[in-house]
Amino acid sequence: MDISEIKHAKLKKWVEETAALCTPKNIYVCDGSKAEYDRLMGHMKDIGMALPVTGRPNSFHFRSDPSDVARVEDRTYISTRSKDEAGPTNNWIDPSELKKIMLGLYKGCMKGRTLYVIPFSMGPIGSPISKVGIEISDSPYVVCNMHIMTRVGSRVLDVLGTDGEFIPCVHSIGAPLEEGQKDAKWPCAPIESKYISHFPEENLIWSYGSGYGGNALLGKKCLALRIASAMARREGWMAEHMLILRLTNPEGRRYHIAAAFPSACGKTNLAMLQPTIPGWKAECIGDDIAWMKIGKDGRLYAINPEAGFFGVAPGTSYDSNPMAMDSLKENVIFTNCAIKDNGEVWWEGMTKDAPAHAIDWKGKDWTPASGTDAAHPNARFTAPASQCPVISPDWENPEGVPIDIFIFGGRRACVVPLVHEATSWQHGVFMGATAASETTAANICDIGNLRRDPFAMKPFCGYNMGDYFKHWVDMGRKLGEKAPRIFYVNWFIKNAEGKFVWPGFGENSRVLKWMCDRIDGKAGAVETPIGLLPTKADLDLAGLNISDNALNQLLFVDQDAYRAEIPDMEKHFNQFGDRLPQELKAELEALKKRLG
Ligand code: SAT
Ligand code: MN
Repeated sequence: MDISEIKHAKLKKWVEETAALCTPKNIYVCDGSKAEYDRLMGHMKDIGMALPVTGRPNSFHFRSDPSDVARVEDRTYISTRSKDEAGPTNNWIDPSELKKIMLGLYKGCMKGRTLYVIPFSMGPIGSPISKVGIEISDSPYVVCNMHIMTRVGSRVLDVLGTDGEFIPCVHSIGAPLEEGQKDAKWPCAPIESKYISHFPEENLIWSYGSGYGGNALLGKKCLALRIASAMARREGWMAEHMLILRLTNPEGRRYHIAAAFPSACGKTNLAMLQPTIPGWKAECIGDDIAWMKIGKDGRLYAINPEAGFFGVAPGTSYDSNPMAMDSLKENVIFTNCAIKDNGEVWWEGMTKDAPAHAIDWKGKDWTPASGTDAAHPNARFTAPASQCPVISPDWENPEGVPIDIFIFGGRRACVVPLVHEATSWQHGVFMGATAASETTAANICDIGNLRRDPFAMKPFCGYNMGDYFKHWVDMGRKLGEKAPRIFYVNWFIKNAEGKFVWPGFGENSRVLKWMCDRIDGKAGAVETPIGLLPTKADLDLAGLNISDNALNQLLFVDQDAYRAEIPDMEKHFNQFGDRLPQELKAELEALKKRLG
């Protein structure tokens, strides 16, 4: 499509101004069609950037620059007028200063390249919970990924009409191409000139220098979490880093669960869980982000704003996540995996045996003796959610699904039991606000390795985290009796030999069943200083081979260890100063008292 076809005056003006600044060779407005995807992919194949993958129709592999392999948290900014508004967990630069720096970088940055205008909808097009974004990007790789991860195209422009609201997102890889200059396979800017900037007070995103994942696919973490979380607070809804899952019990009663975990805690695995308990069924609605609004009936309704999965490849296998593997049969973009001699993709953990030889993510010869990773640990697959065999028939329902249960969690080798339930919404908010995960396996149970990642939102909250806590407290007040129940899980307890005590994966359905039964008043619990725990008898363990010893460890509340963590919780809370809600201070004091 040509820019002259844009009917929305404000949008057209913004595209023209951006083009005048970035001076691209030409401008192209994306229509979202398959023909467009095929054309761009074909072009990237011709220039050697995209490699067709054997055995998976219409699938391609990309290798990024070794300096551009993941989100760059220390180059990510929440740029609000006052630093206090961004809060202690975000990087901050004054908006006028940051814009000055970035305008300098953007000047002429698309030279020799095409400026793509990508109209996209986060959420089903036209849903009352959805939002429209327009990403300007000079990367055809970004366009193709956005085709899968969001709903792209003319339909979005139709919804916008002549004056609809959109969130402008500017993206450049930051690699102008001079006349006659040979292009890099993965052009990008050096790390010190990468900027992933958010201006939540004006719903604006400016990204420069990276072509990878959340730095470049601006609908995902930038819009759907950082900008959306700030909008959600202003407008009274929630944008959360949560998977959405539907469980159906043998009687056909449905439960909807939204769960937040920091990275490397098995979020995508849980999202696609296959229950081991007979008669229970699970469907996936989303694996990363939930947008939630209070519905007419007073319950909290969630949609998945995304349309695809941008999942971590290493560790994904037919054992760990067969449903993810089955989502990858065709139409997939792989990034930074290894390529076997027959042209198939491979990554660590995909199969028991590694290939005898492969080309690694850097494009170099690799054998198991190389002593390096064949696939980058943050290698990714981009796949349409519709290809997941257990995607819920309601995953695109514009009304969303009513949430019954929130789960928080982290990776802890000890201290935190398998599961506990909050005694109230406020207590649940405290659990989310203090959620923590171990960062290294080096020294298990060493609390020095704990990273507090409240609500798994530390890198994604677009405003002061203290105010975010308060927003959670307030949402509970609004929801009252209809608020979801809150639980905390830890699948990662280890025994003295360093082995996982709980089998995890599909067996986690036993823990989820207890939660569902709690909602219905069908399962018991005992009160402990940290919350409500099941006894062995409360968990459905039929058919599971697990020792009494193991269960004792899984359901043990180590009061001394909890007490020892209080100073770290206090330190964590103190950073928010007077933005920390009184309610959470009160919860911490009450916990201290209960622990004695
Ligand atoms: O690169 S993304 O931000 O999309 C994924 C992640 O890092 O969680
Ligand atoms: Mn995520």
